[in-house]
Amino acid sequence: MTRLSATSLAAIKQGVAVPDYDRAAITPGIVHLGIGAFHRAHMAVYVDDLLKDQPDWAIVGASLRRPDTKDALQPQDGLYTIAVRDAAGTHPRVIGSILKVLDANTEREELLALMASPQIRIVSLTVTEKGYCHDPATGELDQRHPDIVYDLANPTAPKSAPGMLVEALARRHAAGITPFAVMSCDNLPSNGATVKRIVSKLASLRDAALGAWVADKVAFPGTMVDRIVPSTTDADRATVAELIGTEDAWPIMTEPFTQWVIEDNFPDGRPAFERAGAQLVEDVEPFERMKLRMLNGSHSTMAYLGYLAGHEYVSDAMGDPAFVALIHGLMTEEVMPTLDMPGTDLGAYRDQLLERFANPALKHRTWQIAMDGSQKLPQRLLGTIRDRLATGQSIERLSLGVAAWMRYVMGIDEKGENIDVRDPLAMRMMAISAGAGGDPEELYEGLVGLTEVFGDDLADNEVFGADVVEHLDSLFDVGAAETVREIVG
Ligand code: CS2
Repeated sequence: MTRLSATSLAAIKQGVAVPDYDRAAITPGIVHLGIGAFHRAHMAVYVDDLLKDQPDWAIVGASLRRPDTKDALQPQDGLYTIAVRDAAGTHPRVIGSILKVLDANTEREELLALMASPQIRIVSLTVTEKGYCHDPATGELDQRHPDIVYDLANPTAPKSAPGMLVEALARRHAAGITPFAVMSCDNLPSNGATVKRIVSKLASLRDAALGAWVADKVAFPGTMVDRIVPSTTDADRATVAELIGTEDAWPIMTEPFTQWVIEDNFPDGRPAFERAGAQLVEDVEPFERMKLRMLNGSHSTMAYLGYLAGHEYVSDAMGDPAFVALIHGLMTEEVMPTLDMPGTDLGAYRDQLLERFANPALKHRTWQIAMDGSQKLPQRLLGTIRDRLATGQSIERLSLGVAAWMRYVMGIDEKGENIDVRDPLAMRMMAISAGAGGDPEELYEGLVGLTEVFGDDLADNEVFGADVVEHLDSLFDVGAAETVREIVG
């Protein structure tokens, strides 16, 4: 079968949407760091919608860690398919907004030179939570992070995302070129302000004047991003090939729903994102908080409990009425009262989330969501927990999510099989659980001592400790499925 590419585009099956602009006429305005599946299902699609009228905003992507996206997309001239799935079927569309992909490890100089050139007005990022080299509990740069230590020693050939941003900004500063806007599209709390703090700090460690310029002159618009994007499988590749009539090495499977709320802070201009359906607002934080606590808090809770209960996919967990009741209760009773969203129908938002989680066509692995929990828990569950503890309100379901994470990161499932725990703190967490020897109280004490996750306060909170340990007892005694059943009564 022919491979998808600029030349084979004309031969694609009838009815499949393809770029509605001349790809030879588009030029880059955006560099995107972390060109993974999420970006390709989200921002790249909004940009694809706009290029016909705004051809100078195409994207050059960069992979910071693995060159696999470049390897897949280069022979395809950057083209790839998104396949939107629901119970009614799978709807393919070919996206053309990514002009090319650079591998930051082998093409670092080309990437930095492009980032430093005036045609680039936005550098956006999806490098996941851990890509910011920060302390998740405080949101501050982790100055002992090996990549940060490396970047401070090698500032002109950096490895980390913050290091790349600082070097490119330093070059612009030196050349008198206006800075690009830095737009994080990761699920961090206050992602604009957080990334501003991290990047200005790193810049100031390198040179105080540069740090002051970054803090003063660079815009860091905050965003709330939302679209569920499971990892692509070989079966997905076969489905897409069948649907479009050509072979695509890396199609992206996703859901119909998509949302993007952006703080309108782009001094050097931006594409008319609103014409593609994004909401441009003055303050994005309430939207971020709502999404992180409602969607991602539920997701992580379902991921750990679901995995332990033997559910491979989120939609499988949603097939168990006890899980649905738990997540409904978590959102309604424990999360929604912490949100201040005048003008938003939170009940409708919750119901829509439950429907999205249940999408049977979206094969979203609990294991995928379970990854990097140490980086995710603070903004997904612990912030909500702090707000509720401060006002003396129950954290029964929220603390079950935390207990399930503690049980999961032990690395052994309910059948005694190993769990492939992927997390930057995995080694430390395994050592802690080995030391606890299966004792719930000791496991809790060891893990709550990870201050980069729990801060300095939660370890001393008796209600928190008692609730988590009680759930851990139950997870050890009767397992996750039964614990969920008991809690929903
Ligand atoms: C998920 C998110 O993997 C995860 O941790 O919770 O990727 C989630 O699917 C997205 O944030 C949805 O917008």
